[in-house]
Amino acid sequence: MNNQQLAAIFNLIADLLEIKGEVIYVILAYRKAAESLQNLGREASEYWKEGTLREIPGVGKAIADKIDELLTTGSLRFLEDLKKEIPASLAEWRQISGLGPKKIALIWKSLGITTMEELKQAAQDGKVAGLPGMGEKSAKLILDGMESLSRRSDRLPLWKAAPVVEDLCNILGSLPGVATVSPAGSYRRGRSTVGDLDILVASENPSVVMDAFTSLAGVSRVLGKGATKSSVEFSSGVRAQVWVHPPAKFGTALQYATGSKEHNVAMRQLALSKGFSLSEHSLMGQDGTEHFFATEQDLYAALGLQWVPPEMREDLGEMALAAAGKLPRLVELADIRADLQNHSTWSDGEMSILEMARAAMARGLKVIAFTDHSQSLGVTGGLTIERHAEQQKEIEAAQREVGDGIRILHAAEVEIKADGELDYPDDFLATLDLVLASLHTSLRQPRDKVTARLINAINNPNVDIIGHPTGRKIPDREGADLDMEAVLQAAAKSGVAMEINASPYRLDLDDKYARRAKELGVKISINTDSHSAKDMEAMSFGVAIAKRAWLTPQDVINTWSDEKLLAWLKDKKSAN
Ligand code: DGT
Ligand code: CA
Ligand code: ZN
Repeated sequence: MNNQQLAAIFNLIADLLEIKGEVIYVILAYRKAAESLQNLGREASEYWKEGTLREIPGVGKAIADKIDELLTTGSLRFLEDLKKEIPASLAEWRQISGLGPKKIALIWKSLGITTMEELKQAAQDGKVAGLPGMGEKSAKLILDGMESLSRRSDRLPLWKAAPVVEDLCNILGSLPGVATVSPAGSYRRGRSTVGDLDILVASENPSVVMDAFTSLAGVSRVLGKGATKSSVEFSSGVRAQVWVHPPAKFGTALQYATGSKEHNVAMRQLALSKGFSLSEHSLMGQDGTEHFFATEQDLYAALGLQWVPPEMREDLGEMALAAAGKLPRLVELADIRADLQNHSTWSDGEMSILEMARAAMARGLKVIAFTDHSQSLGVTGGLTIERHAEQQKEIEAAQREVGDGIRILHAAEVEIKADGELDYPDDFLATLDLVLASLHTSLRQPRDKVTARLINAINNPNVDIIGHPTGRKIPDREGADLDMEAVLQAAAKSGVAMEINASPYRLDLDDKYARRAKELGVKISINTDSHSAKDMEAMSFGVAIAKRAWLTPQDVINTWSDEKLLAWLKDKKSAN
């Protein structure tokens, strides 16, 4: 029994105990143990053999005894008894957003139903609405939650995929005989979620790579092992596939393994039209001569194409542009000189203004804006106007400290309240260097209402940027039900920039809306929403989304010179 399986059992116990109405600290203890097991670098069974289970964070005597019983007997008496009291299928209902443990218990006890299908039926035919304290609205919420659950796929969020890719590339890259390693597939194309990971290795000695890869610690299942291609599943559930090709053929193979399938089909068709057949290995002429390519650039050039950035390879018009030599000059990480959403210890950040500014400087940034939360967002320690006056002093002191190394802007992430009003009065907003307005609460309002709320903020001349417009969190929280077309049209009219929030938990706007924003002439701001220095790494994820949206440096205000950015911020205000 591995860590993931143990974690799943403790999460199940926590779910059932919640429905039973157990006290919260008992539930939290199981959740904490599950979380800790999921993130543990070693198998719990190894601790068990050593007799050191209690060294695992979050594992006390009660949990250690249960792990011991599970590893010894393969089952757990406590859980079996609990399941007799609370049907285990109810735990699945916990995944439905809008349905808490109290309501689950109420529905189960009053209607005597235990499965998803029965729940759906009962919500549809009014039985749920008829229960005390429920009503039509609750029933609809449950149906919506079930619908969203069924849409949710098991694709990997980037925050989960990125560290695995990094580890794999490091490990494979240090094997003997390995010349180059590159991520491929949807990960290389910058998608915000990935199905499985694809990694390409250049080596003359594939068996070394295949053996090492399939026997890595953490591999729970080898899905396939071939001479030059293998795939595995890790105990975390992540699946990865590694392909090995000799360095002389690396370009052809990397192009193939990067995809997308649609782009590859278009490539093969183009090759055919020029009398070649294109494969994973080579470009073959009609007389059977094979051409090998060490780099992708050479392959694209052989077909008369500009090299297409991976983020554009979706067969959405890039082939024609590449053939005409007219690919846009996409924004690059190196173009980014400003990060315009950051949090400090003044609200819910972990580092001081000076520490954050220095970290941003070390990354080569020239401008950093502090957008601590506004007063109504109490849980984050949102700032009152009085506290802003104090923060201003600290910003001035930090600015003196860093000199002209980086420009520090005094900004705010101002809450767009449930009624659409902003959380500070206009005369105060007008005094800030930059105003970013965001939704964090009442995200489930009806479409008309939540859209009007955002547009109200967009139309306020003090607002410069709309932060993480939909409010989504990957993978669990869907964004608000916005009429995005109306929102983007309003932004185009008022001149407000829309954010691509680069946090791998958000990536909001996504590429499709960012692309539409560009079509409408809306400016984009890519920001990390950092709460500590390490979060600043996320900028590359945001840039990948921007590249998928075909954005150029002109489209992205974070690439602009100080003069241009400050003039833009000022112009917006003088429209007041
Ligand atoms: P994913 O994993 O669902 O996020 O998406 P991808 O794009 O990574 O696709 P995946 O993992 O199925 O395959 C990796 C690459 O292999 C894909 O991007 C292109 C290439 N490939 C896979 N199947 C085919 C195919 O049937 N035809 C062609 N031309 N290429 C393929
Ligand atoms: Ca893939
Ligand atoms: Zn926010």
